[in-house]
Amino acid sequence: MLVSEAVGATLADLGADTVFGVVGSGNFHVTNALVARGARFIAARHECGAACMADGWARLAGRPGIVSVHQGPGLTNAVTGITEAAKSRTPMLVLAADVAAAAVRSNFRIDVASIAMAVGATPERLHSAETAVADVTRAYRTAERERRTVVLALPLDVQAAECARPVLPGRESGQIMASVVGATAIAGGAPPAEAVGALTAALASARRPVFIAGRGARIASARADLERLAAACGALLATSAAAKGLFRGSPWDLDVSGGFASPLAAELIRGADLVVGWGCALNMWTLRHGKLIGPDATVIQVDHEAAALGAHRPVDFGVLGDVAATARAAADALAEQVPGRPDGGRRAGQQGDGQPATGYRSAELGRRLASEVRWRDVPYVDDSDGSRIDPRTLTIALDDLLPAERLVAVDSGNFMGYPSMYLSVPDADGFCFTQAYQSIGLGLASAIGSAIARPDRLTVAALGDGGALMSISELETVVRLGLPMIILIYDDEAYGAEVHHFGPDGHPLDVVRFPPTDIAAIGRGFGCAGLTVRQPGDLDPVRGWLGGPRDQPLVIDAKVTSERGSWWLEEAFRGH
Ligand SMILES: Cc1ncc(C[n+]2csc(CCOP(=O)(O)OP(=O)(O)O)c2C)c(N)n1
Ligand SMILES: [Mg+2]
Repeated sequence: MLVSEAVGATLADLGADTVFGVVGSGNFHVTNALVARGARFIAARHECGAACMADGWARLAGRPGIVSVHQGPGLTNAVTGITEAAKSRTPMLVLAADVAAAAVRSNFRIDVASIAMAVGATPERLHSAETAVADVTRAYRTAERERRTVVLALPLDVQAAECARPVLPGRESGQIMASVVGATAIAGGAPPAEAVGALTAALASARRPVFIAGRGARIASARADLERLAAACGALLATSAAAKGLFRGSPWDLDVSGGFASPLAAELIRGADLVVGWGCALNMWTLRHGKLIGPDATVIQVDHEAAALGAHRPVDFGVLGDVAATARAAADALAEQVPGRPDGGRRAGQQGDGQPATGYRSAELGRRLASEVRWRDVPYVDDSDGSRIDPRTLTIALDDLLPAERLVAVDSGNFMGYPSMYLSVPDADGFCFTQAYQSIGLGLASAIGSAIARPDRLTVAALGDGGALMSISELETVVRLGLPMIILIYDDEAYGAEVHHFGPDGHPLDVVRFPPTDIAAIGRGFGCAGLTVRQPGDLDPVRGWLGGPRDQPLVIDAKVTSERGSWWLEEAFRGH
């Protein structure tokens, strides 16, 4: 058997059933080996698209995304998407064809390992025919177990060599494999009693606690455990943008903390006397450069990785442990505390003065949250003028039109607060936020990967005109796959983020402005349905599209008003 076939067969055995890529001679055989073993191959039109599709897919499928690229330019084209995945700790394996070690004069020669390392990915390599199966198994397991983006170099001479048919260790025995897989979860257990005690004491004495859950809480499926603990101490619930939707439906949900937060959410987080980050980096975006933390607030961080604790800001203390297990242990400890105990423990839900208390959860606040915490309930002056629609008006109208079972994937730019905060999502799997590298142009492809992972949901790719035109070739992929997607473009005919960054200081803006582009016509050219929206009534055909077979993707070119930067962008500039 050739090594290229053995690599495909091994990956298929490990569970790789969906592969994204652009095929050239160097990755042709390995890709076909995967297909021969039953994997679905999704051809992207650009390698960056392939990487972003695999990234979006992995975030929703919860398994390593697989990317297959040609040697040299195939990999360099994919680098921006690989960087986003690496910074997001997306489990992903890039099968990167490479020239033979001896081909020192090859046009395609690049230093694959250096490229991987330079962007925070983990370099791996097929070292020889003899070690190929072990090499690819190690690379896949690193991606899976350590949540790393791994770039596996596949030298052409090694791929073309003969090797023995692969036998995965433990493959014959489901039991062995199950225990190996289970070990990953067991490793992240509850922290020592001392740490749980300190956390519990802080929760028991807090009057206005707020939890901010991040990607780590989402990955740990910690919603129920965090809600139980929050109920026991009267905490309000917020998330980072990456975990948006985690607490959807809770009456104590503040939605996203940080620049995206609504005025009421920001007020309440700022008013907290205790903030606990759960699997959350507590970075400048989530805390508005620290301005969401009150001067006297205690900050605690719970994470299963030691390196995450205190990485972005000082914390009063960090707790090293699995997020869900820690929340369970703290809730159990709180439940055990009864009034009058010699150790001074107080029952959760009671303040030190003996008054019954609900932490932050008063009936009055409950009423305010129900009517004020969503951005769409915040009054605003509608900028629409008949030829351009206010992005808030546009997004609220779509929020009303679209089915609740939706998945929103957002590109980067000034516009991005509108779909992120005015389109509600049913849960954390309803949101794909590829902003770890702050690159524009990744949203369409990550939406495609998300849509493939969650065909039960209506996927909305929310893009700026700049990011859309940067990645427009993947519209062909959407059409070819027949994905029932809406591609919603906030079209201000500009790199709006730059316009609003530099405009107020009087700088010339011609370099970041563009003439009008008929993106709906471009969409139709690719085979999508295309709609231009200048006022709310122009959205009427969306109703018909939703009621139809949805077999033709819908491109909405919304010509949006752009007099001012969005609220979160103004806030971000102030922060700098
Ligand atoms: C790949 C890349 N190039 C350039 C930038 C700098 N940049 C940040 S936002 C932005 C404008 C994006 O324009 P658009 O997609 O139309 O969204 P808008 O800001 O207009 O809402 C640019 C160029 C970037 N973040 N990433
Ligand atoms: Mg724009």
